[in-house]
This record gives sequence, C-alpha cells and structure tokens, in this order.
Amino acid sequence: MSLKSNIYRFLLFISMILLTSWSEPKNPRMDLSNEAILPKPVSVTAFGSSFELNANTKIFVKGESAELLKIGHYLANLIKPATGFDLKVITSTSKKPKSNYIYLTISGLESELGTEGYKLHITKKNISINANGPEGIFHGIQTLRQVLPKEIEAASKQKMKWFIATGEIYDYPQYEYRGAMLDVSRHFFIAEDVKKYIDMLAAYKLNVLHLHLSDDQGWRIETKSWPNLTVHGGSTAVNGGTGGFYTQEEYKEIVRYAKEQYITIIPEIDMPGHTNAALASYPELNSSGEAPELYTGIKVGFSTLDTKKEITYQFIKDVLRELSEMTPGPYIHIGGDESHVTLMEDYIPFINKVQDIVLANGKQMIGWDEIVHADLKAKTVVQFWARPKNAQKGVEKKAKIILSPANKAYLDMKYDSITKLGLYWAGYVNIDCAYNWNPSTLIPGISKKDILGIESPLWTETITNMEELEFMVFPRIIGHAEIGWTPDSLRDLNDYKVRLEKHSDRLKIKGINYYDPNAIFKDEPEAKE
Ligand code: TNX
Repeated sequence: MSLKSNIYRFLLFISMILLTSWSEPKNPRMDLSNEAILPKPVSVTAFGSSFELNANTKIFVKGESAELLKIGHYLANLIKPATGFDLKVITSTSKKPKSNYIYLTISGLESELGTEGYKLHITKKNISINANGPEGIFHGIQTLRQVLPKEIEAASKQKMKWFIATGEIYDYPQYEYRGAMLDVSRHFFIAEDVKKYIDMLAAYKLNVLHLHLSDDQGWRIETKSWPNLTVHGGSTAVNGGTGGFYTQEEYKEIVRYAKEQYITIIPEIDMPGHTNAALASYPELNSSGEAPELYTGIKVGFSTLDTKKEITYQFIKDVLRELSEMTPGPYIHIGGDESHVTLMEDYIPFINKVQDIVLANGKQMIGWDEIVHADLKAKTVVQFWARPKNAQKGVEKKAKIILSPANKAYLDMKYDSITKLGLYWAGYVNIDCAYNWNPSTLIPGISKKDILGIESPLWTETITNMEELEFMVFPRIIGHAEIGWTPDSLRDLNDYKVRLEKHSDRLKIKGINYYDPNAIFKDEPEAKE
C-alpha cells in the first residue's frame, strides 16, 4: 500500500472520529419535554440546556421548618446511593449559595396547585421546587427523581455524570384521593414489606394506603381488649399459610413511616360479613354461641356477626376505639361487602350503628358500595367496586365516591389467560385496560365533583410474597396513579405506553419484579397454591 493511501486512510479515520464525537453530544439530557414522567405532569416547558448535579450541589431549605428540613434530608438520602454524593442540606440561617443548589421553598403559589401541587424550575445554575405545602415539595422531588438519569435508582455508586434537562414543570393532581389497598388478611405481609410497598407508592404520588386488616382467613391487628382475635384468629392464612399480625407498635410505625412520605393509612375491619376469623376466636359473637373452625379457603360471603346481639356492638366499639386511637388519618373503613348471609333488614340497622360508632371516634366512615342501602351521614364515603347502581345511589345520598372498578382497578385480576397468579372473575385486566378509562365518565350520573378519587386494591388470595405482589401491581398501578393525578384531557394510551416503556428501565434498576408484556419468557413467579 502506498504512503499516499495510508495518509488518506488515516485522515478518513480521524475525520470519522471527529464527526461521531461532534454529532453525539456528551450529554443527552437537554430536552425536558423528552423525559418520561409518570404520572404525566400538567405542563412541561423545556429551556433546552442542562444542569449538572455534582458533589458540591447543596440542598437549600428556605425557612426554619423542621418538616421541610426533613424533606431536604429525604432528598439527600435519595440521591446518595447511586451518585455517592453526600449533599449538604442547609437552611436560610446559612448564606444562600450563588449557584449549584436545589432550593426547596413553601410559598403562596396559585391556589389551583392546592397543597399537593408544585413548580419545579431547573436552570443551568440551580433547581428550585416551590409548593403551597410540604406534600407538594415531596411530589416535586418524585418528579425530579424521574428527570435524573435512570441510574439514580441504583443501590450502589454509578460512575457517570448526572445531568438534568432544564425547564419548568407546573403540576397538581386532579383527585385528592389516590390510593392502593393491600389485603393482609388472606396472606399476611410483615411490616417491613408494607414499608417497601409504601416507598413504591410514594414514587408515583399516591397518597393513601388502605390496609384490609381482617377477613375470614385472618385478623391482623393486635386488639388489646379482645386478645384472642390475633392469638387464634391471626394464626393462619389461605391454604394454611403462615399467619401473623401487626402489634400496635408495628402498626403505629407503619402509620408514621407512611406519613413521612405523605401517605395516609386507612385501616379496614370488614363487617358484618368476612368475619370468620373473629367468629372463630370468640363464640359469643356467633348467633349459635359456638365458634366455627378457622377458615383457610377462598370462598366469600358465608360468615356474619350476629347483628342483634348487644355484645357484637361492644366488640365493634372496642375494636374501632383502639384502631382510631392509633390512626391519625380521618378515615376508618368498615368493609360491609358481600354479607350474603346477613338479611337486608339486619344489615341496614347494623351499618347505621357502626357508622355512629365511627363518628363517635371522630372519624369518617368508608364502606364498600353495599353500604349505600343504609342511612348515610354527611362525609361518609362509598367505595365502588361492583355495582354501578350502588354508586349512583351513594351519590343520591350525597356521599363521595372512591372508584375501584374491579374490571379495571383490581390488581389481583390476571393480565391475560396465561397469567399464573391472580383471579379472573372480573375479567382480564391488561395494561391497556387498567389505563384506558376516565373516572368522570365511568358511571352515568357520576361526575368529577362526586368523586373523591381512585384506589387500586390488591386482594391476596393467590399472592403470597413481595415478588408476586410486584408482578401483579407493576406496571398497572402506575397507570392508575396517572388516572388519579393527570387531567383526562392530557392522557393518551399510546403516549402513556411510550413513557412506560422508557420508565421500565427504572423499575428494572430498582429491582421491581414487574410484568413485561413483551417478554417472551415472562418473569412470573410460579403460583404456589
Ligand atoms: C371481592 S371486592 C371481594 C374480596 C375478594 C375479591 C377478590 C370486595 C369488596 N370483596 O373479598 O378478595 O373480590 O378479587
């Protein structure tokens, strides 16, 4: 080969290197409108440049609020594992840095933002999150998390640069109640698992965790005045699985942990049906005066408290008093579903009496949609799951509605015919089906003003551990979170699926065992039972 052609080759090689390095910017995060944010924000304006988070970035908290300072530390802790940065959290008593800071401040913003909305402003020099309340700052942090590179979710230090595209996000929720429900009765989940679930929910701006604490198969909350409820009634689970219960200390710790992430715990004691665990623990609660055996099957609708006995109401008073004392949130859920062996003429006065007990404890009552047959008092809330007629009747009786349509919101429904876990009595709920509905047009006669929000229940007849929980919950709950947060007019199935696809890398990095419809060999845990 001649010298000339070698020089040619060399020049070609050099120019190719130069070309590729010019055409490929080192920082791919320049366009904020390109980021996959879930739930989708109300508005995103891109500024076209980027901010670089580094070891010297400071978290600057305006004012002396201990709560805001705590949120500042929460943010620092969130950033630390993947970046290795130990960001300083400083307050206004120290001097405000000139640049390279994340500024957290509560100030009087537009009233439509409410206390949960936020403004996230990112320039080349700094970042600020403003809100009307601390929960807004917390939600803004969840968005910031999603506009950082996906590796931010890694549990160990990553060697890379941490760019964030500049721009402004203005955002607030459509519904005040955005919940998940976990059935810890059919299968028990220890407090540590519940905390992990809380972390996952907070990332998508959900603000309620409803715990289904009692059912035929198990009583899961320590009740000091009726100790056999947990000693005996909490001792087993579906198919003879390991039982368990939360001590009152553990329950309080769950409540405290959830509150730090702006999640309200709503405890449910299901009655008058779904009570076999209680009936098996105390013979006096039975009409026959005899206690049945513990139940580990999955049938529903066969048990009832005796609605005519005085002792039944003493029992309920004691249970709800202890529960209310440990529950700072405004609601107590009393179930009320599927009481197939309770006569309607007994059911109605029963629910009325229970409602008075809840009110006497300073709480608002929530019940499944069957409670609409009773005389609902102001502030009582109806949770729709099965019968649209019940929800309509609830609205006629001036109750607010929580929407949990089983054929769209139930996380225990199978994705499709080959899903091993789950049930299918309400039909298959694939990713499209879970996402593609609007609360305000779901039931004729029920509009946005009647709806408190939406909730995604996970019943656990077939779900025994966190791996299985994650598989059924993710990604469907992300779609539900978006339905609760984002205006219907901004939601679009295809756009959602593109964002979800991008977001799935984050789930992977977090180690969440999510359902991937494109995987040929789905990473589904074997159904055990
Ligand atoms: C119906 S939804 C139930 C639960 C079951 C669930 C299974 C509701 C209020 N009651 O007891 O666990 O179906 O999907």
